[in-house]
Amino acid sequence: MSEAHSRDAAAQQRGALIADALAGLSAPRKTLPCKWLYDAEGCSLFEAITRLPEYYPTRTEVKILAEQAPAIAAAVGPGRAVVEFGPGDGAKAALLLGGLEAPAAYVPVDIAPEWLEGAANRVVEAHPGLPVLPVVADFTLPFALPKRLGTAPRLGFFPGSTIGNFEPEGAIAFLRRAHATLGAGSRMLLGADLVKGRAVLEAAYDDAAGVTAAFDLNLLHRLNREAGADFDVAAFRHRAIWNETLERVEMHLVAERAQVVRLAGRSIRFAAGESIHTESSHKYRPERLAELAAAAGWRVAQRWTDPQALFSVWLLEG
Ligand code: AVI
Repeated sequence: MSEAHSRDAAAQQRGALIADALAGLSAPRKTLPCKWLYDAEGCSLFEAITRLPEYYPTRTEVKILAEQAPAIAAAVGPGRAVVEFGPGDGAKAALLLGGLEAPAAYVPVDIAPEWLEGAANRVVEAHPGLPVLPVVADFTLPFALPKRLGTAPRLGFFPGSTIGNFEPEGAIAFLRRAHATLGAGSRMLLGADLVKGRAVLEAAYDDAAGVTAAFDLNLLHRLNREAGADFDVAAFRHRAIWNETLERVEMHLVAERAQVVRLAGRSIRFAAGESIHTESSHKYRPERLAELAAAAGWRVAQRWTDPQALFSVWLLEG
């Protein structure tokens, strides 16, 4: 990307952040889209979250992928091109590819070229000789797969229960679009976190070391840095709440006192105790996830869980 090009992209991104912040913070129930949590600082705090003792999803999913590797490989079949939606550091893909029989290629898809590079390098190092074909794209929108994949059958890979950060309609829309992108006869390996007790869930999203609180509050720092806002970040507190009705953990930033914040020439008023809803992380009962998949045109082929039924990995067929 040229320098002028990346300046344009940064300006566009800043415009979108300001527009989303003004819309979300003017709503009767204040909200900010969770995608803005992931700037460079947010990504490195999220990496730290995945290593926390309270945050069971990452280590549980990795254990399932490692222990069930032969069963997963047998169910997936040989010769598939693996298309990963949002590859993070590429560690889970490297693990998966190590177990599969003769994978045809690895295609990491992400909107941020700098993150793609890290994932691609990790897989190249672990699997020399495997074609690695990164695609810079917002995977929540339609995008084209590299022509070089030819007619190789495809396996979509969407680990981490990132599906849970969509609202249910958004999750169906994503799965339907992924199906269209991957094509007929494709498969999808999907990680999905399971419904469990409140204490475990709330601790996973509000750890004792305060890393998740820092991750959430970084959103206000980001608005100060990039949108010229004047949030007094110390006047907000992170809260994680298990919403039993909607079966999701919600992250909120709660104003500790009444205050007025300036953002892009507008004044935003907060009452004491008023919150900004910054993220939802839906948890699933198996029958609910199967319903979502079916609504998007996928059939459930297999499901693997850990012995405590904390997390699940699904193989879908399209
Ligand atoms: C990225 N996503 C699957 C994480 C989750 O568990 O919903 C994001 C996260 N937010 C706080 N902790 C982790």
